[in-house]
Formats: sequence, C-alpha cells, structure tokens
Amino acid sequence: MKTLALGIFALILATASCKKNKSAGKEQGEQLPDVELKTRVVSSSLSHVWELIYGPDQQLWITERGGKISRVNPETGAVTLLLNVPGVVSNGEGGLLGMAINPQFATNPWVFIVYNYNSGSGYREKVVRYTYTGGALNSPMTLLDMIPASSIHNGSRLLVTSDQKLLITTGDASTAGNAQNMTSLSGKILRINLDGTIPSDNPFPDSRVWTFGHRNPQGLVLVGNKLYASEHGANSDDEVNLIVKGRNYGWPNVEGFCDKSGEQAFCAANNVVEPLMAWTPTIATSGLTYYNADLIPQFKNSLLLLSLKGSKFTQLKLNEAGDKILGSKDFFANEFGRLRAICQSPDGKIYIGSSNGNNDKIIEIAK
Ligand SMILES: [Ca+2]
Ligand SMILES: [Ca+2]
Repeated sequence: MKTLALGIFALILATASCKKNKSAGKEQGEQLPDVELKTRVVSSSLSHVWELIYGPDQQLWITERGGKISRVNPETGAVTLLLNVPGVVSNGEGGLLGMAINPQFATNPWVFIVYNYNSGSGYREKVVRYTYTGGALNSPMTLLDMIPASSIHNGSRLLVTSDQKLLITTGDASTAGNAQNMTSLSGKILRINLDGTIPSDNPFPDSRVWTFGHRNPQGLVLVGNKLYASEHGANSDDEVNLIVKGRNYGWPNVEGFCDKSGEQAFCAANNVVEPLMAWTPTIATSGLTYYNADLIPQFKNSLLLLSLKGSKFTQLKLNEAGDKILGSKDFFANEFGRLRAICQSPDGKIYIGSSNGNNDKIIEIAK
C-alpha cells in the first residue's frame, strides 16, 4: 500500500513537473547555461542611445533621442557629432529614433533615419535619407512622412535588406485599432524602396504594408531570409515574432498566443501568427540582433534581445530551422539600467546602448 501511494505521489510530481516545463518552454524557454562575459564601458555621458550600428568605417554610429547622430570610436570612446537633425521634436518616447546604413554603402552612402516632428496637423513621424559625403550627412530626402505619432508607441526600428528595400516598424501611436486598419501606417512593418516608392512585390497592391497587427515593435533583425521582430505588449505579452510577408500579428484583438476564447475565434478568422515567445509580466522588449560569431560560441545561432523595463540582455537560442526558440538566458539584469540599442562587430564583439536619460553608456561585451 505504501509503495503504491509513493508511486502515485511520484507520478503526480512527474506530471506536475512535466506540465510546468511545457508551459515554461512556451512562454520563457528552457534555461540555457551561463556564459562568462567581459564588459567594458566604451562611452558614457550620452542621453537615450536609441540606435547603435557598427558602421562600414569600423566606427559605431549612434542616434540619441534628443536629435544627435554621432560616430563613436569603439577603441577610445571618442564621440564625434555628425548632425543635430533639424526638425526633431522630442515628446515622451518620441524624438530621433531608428537609423540604418545602406549595406551597399560603397556605391550609395545612404543613411536612413526616422524621427518625430510637428507637422501642420500635429505630431508625426518621418523617414529621411541622408547621403554621407565629405565626412558629413548631406542632401536630406524625405522618403515617407505623416506617419501618425504620439508620446508613446512610435515603433521606428529601420533595416535595409540586401535586395535594397527599407523595412520600417511603426507603433500604434496610442490608437490601438489602427494596427488592424490597412489604410493606416500605424502598427505595421512597412517596406519601401530606397527612394520611397512602393515595391511591386509588396503583399498588398499599392501599399507599403508588409505585416500588420503590431503594437509597438522596436527590434528588427534579418537572418538569411528570416525576419524577426520584438514588440511591446500592453499589460501582458511582450513578443518576439517571426515576420512573414502579408500576415496579421493580432494586436489589439490578440495579445501573445491565441489562448483566450475571444482570441481563438479572431485568430482562426484572420490567420493570426502567434509569437515565437511571449513575456508576462512584461519586460519592454527592444533592440534585437542575431549572433553567430565564433568569439562567444555559446551564443551561436541565438537572437540577442534587450529590454527597457526588464533592464537586461537576453539570449534566445534558435533551433536549426530558425522557427523556434529553444531556450533563454538573462544577463546583466539591472546592471546598466534600461537597454535599447544593440549591434555587433564583424569579429563578434557586441555593443549595447542604454536608455536611462542620464549618463547613458555604450558597453562592449566580449568573452
Ligand atoms: Ca502579436
Ligand atoms: Ca493571448
């Protein structure tokens, strides 16, 4: 009798543990092993580092939300101001936000930025292309303007693909319903040509929309032909998504997975894509990159994700196919405050930028 009772008890324990692991696997992933990392403060006394790019000139190119674009020497930390972008209006989370450099910089030295401004009809967002000549940013050309903006939820991560298209994330600009409105530029991932025109192979005719149903995506990275984005949830469900052309990502009808009864009906009717991973409580997911360098072997084939509220750096190990997150591991929790911008050098060093608003830093991470 005693043996039977013990056996049943063990079975219950095993079932409970199995269930727990399954749920943890879906929401947070399995715990990955720890990695010893070295950090070095490259620069400090910055303010809200929003974008950080390892440039073709081996310098770090950064934006600060107040309006400055600078180049930072990754060895000495010396900061050289390139441009105080005219017309930038900082309001809450708005200001000078994302930046991208043309991967074909030697042919066309274009630098793309996205920022908030005051239009005649209110606070808006625009995407502008500059040309880097003679050590300066010249010839601004507006590619897209009048994107709805707000003091919150302005999206604004930029990415130029190898086939010379510009991807732009936009937030819902605090009008949640616009994320499902195909005529609004809000709550979308947009795709345009590098002169601002609409590519002929976009999923919806004469539309810049690539995907929709996003709340506030602030991380974007392309790995081969797979595009990943991070986005902020409301009171639950921050997400990392695999972005598929023309698809609906659910907001505001669906938060995170299609797991509530109202959500399930909407998901079935609208072919909603569920996230690869969701975080509740929220951590305010932001900058996202992909790591596959030899310098830190444990990070190979991983997404690296920063968070603002979570104030940490999270490794998300991908499966071989890149369509599942196998596990996660947090680093630097509360060590540098809110973290938003991330990039890496060709030799595998990682750079992150903080966004506290006071004495913000660029930190180099190596092994
Ligand atoms: Ca979603
Ligand atoms: Ca849900």
